[in-house]
Amino acid sequence: MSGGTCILIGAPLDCGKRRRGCSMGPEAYRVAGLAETLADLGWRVEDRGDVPGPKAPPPAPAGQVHARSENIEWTRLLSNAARDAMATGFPIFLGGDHALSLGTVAGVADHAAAKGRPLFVLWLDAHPDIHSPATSASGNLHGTPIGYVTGQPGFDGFPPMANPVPPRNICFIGLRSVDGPERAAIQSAGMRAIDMRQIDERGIAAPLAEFIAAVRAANGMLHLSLDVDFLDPAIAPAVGTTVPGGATFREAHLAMEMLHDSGLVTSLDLVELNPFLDDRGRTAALMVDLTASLFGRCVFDRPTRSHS
Ligand code: 6HN
Ligand code: MN
Ligand code: MN
Ligand code: MN
Repeated sequence: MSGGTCILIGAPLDCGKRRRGCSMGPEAYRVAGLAETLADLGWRVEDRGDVPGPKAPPPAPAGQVHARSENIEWTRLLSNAARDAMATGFPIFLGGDHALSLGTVAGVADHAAAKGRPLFVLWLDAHPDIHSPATSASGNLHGTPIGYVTGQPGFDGFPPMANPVPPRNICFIGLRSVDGPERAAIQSAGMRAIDMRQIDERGIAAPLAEFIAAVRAANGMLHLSLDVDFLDPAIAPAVGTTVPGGATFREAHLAMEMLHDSGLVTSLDLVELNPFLDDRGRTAALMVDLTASLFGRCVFDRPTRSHS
């Protein structure tokens, strides 16, 4: 994974939850120098601008699903954008909140199916986001993308998931806020779920290496969804759903470096950055630096595939 074409796609979706600000995410990544950083690493960069989707409506009453129709429209738009971009390069979706992944993963899954390859998803997040609109207590659809892409029922009005991702092809790393119905769904499907305690005990490298090995053994494509709240709030304050005890600076970079070495990642979501909550741009800058590690920035070159 080096020297190809990265396609930047702004996804200023801000309707997957009630607290606004993620609509400013794509511009923050541009200001933080994402395109220039990738170009310096030898990538050709094509910025397709922002997908023009619907704006976030006023908050729905508590207990109701917020902005269902806007999210349906975004899912359509982004799955099309993802399918198009996968045909020509490595798409990087600049969020936008995590509801954008209903669309991006759906489009990427269609591409993988057309290539006859299994799709794997790595979800770096404090939360598993595996609700359906029926199980979500908040009614916030950014808590539902894994439910949708695995083909769970309850997504009335959304485009049917043509190529659902098998739950066993999904790996969560960084979990520390899991709702009751989410825990039940993860356990009944036997999903790979690495919580912060496991990272404390084993480090991040061992469980990640196991997942990378599984993707390689299946000749899979790998979609990475990176939620700002995967990171510890002390280093990444610009997110509406901070949870203490997140990944450290080095844990996060090591994950990106190992994923780079694997050569398996074929698409990326950068989600939940809320620049309104940032501290002099440092969360945006950290997300750009992590992306740089994923795209090959390192101190010394290592032989490819050294980790599995
Ligand atoms: N995210 N489980 C909570 C909910 O509202 O369903 C939090 C969701 C967080 C969403 O991290 O993208
Ligand atoms: Mn998330
Ligand atoms: Mn999260
Ligand atoms: Mn919840």
